[in-house]
Amino acid sequence: MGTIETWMMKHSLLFAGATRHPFIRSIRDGTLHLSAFKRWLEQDYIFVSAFVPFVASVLLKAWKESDDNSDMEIILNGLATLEGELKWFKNEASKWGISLSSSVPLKANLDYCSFVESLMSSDVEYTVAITAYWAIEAVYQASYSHCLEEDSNTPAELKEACERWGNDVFGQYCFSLQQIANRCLAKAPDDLVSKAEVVFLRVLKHEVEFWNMSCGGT
Ligand code: HMH
Repeated sequence: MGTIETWMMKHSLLFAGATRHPFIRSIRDGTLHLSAFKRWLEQDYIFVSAFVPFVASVLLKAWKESDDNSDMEIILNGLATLEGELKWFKNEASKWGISLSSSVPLKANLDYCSFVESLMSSDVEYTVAITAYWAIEAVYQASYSHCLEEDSNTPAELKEACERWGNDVFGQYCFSLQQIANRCLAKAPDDLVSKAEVVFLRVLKHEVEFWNMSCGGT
């Protein structure tokens, strides 16, 4: 069992808090207010705009620090996917009548974007950065795939969003990030493993606050 699997058992309640949040549960049971979905959409476009340079920074670290050439290809693939994702946000926003150019980030989003930006620093080790990358993607994958399960009642107009992150190919992608992170963590000294664990937990906290914000809370 890898470090990530150990953490997932140790912090299963916190992981569930981020992936079974009322925002996700209400998409799944068809009771989400569309205003909340629109707020999420508008805010997540801003988040993804900051996430792109973060993934680029992970790519740079893989090139400098990784002992496995295939890491770079996997990360590059993720980075390339984000181009389509930004386009998807723009297209989805126009369907919902939202103007992305005039949107401003709310507090929880600003906090999450600053956290992500802090991880772009060259002082942050590849092991920590790849763990954060995995965690950020894994929360969305686990959350949105939950909305696509057989017994879900997800409204048709939200299915496309759920499929972006809930599809099996993305699930496989997250698993490949998990394997990279596990390999790095297996070789890392204890203090670095602890640092990565703290970053994992901070991602979970930011994700919960991001859902809260989307629901209309703070
Ligand atoms: C807030 N977390 C947030 N937005 C996203 N788009 C992802 C994770 C996954 O890409």
